[in-house]
Amino acid sequence: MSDAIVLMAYGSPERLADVPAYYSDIRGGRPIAPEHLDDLVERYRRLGIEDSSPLNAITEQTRAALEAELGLPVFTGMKHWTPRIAEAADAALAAGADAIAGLVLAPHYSALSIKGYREQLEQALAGRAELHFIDSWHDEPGFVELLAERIRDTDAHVVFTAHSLPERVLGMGDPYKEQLLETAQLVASAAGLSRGAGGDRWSFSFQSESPTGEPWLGPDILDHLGALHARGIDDVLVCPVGFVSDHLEIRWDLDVEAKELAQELGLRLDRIEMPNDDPAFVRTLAGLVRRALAVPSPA
Ligand code: FEC
Repeated sequence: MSDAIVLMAYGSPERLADVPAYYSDIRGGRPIAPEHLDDLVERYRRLGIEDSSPLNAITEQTRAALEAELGLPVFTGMKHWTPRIAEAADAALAAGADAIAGLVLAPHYSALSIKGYREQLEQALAGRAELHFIDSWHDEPGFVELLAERIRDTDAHVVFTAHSLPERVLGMGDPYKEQLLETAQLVASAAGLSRGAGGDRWSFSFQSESPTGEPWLGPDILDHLGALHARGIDDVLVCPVGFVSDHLEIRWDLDVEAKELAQELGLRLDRIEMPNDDPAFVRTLAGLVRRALAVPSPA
């Protein structure tokens, strides 16, 4: 059998002029209020993607590092931008692959997120190769340890975060929220945060909710920071568990929006470095892929 990997990510516009088409892809053709589009363009402008995106570059670095680690071809496929998941599938098939591992750079399963990646890949492959799709890896020990390492020595209150989703997922029996809380619990335990008196060493909040007009899962980090402040907490370390790279949701929602609010409240707010293409993280991804493809690990 000839193996390949399709490494999937959310995708990001390459330049400012791409933002309307990108947003329309996310909305799946549903209408977009002009003020929401203007707001999104402004966020990307302030992140400095006037001519090219540093965000897609991170996915490429991760892809290249994973390919080197595995010694197998890895193709990037974006859910909402190019190269599309279908293009990655075609490239893997053109390279002669008959067994393909599908890995998403997002650890937690939801019918409103990972399922969409899976459907795009299945449709593109149309049975032309064996697909080994990894649905979730929220409790993968290497991932848990990587995050634990980044919060272990802090004295701050740790807030674990992840992208919010419309509240209706709860009624769908979706495992998303449960998996997120499990990751947070595992990382806190591995970092030794659960031990000791007080029980106020960490908490969980959502972030990045969209203006879609329906209720989203909460608490939102901005409200949560206010609540922590009211409880007398003045030093917070944010540990995103639902994302793995520096993208808009990290560099805007946390580094700009949450930071500005923290300043107003008089709270100290830091966040951990994202895994990006950290070698330990890439080794963890490689382990997931080897298990999915039943490829032996190197001695
Ligand atoms: O850096 C970048 O350019 C892209 C950052 C980015 C990531 C990301 C991850 C997730 N999203 C998830 C769910 C939703 C749902 C909607 C939604 C909307 C947006 C918009 C932008 C955006 N998301 Fe995102 N998401 C990123 C960016 N997301 C931009 C649209 C404008 C806005 O909200 O400001 C609502 C769709 C709708 O309108 O119907 C739902 C989930 C993840 C984490 C899993 C994953 O990475 O796939 C879940 C990164």
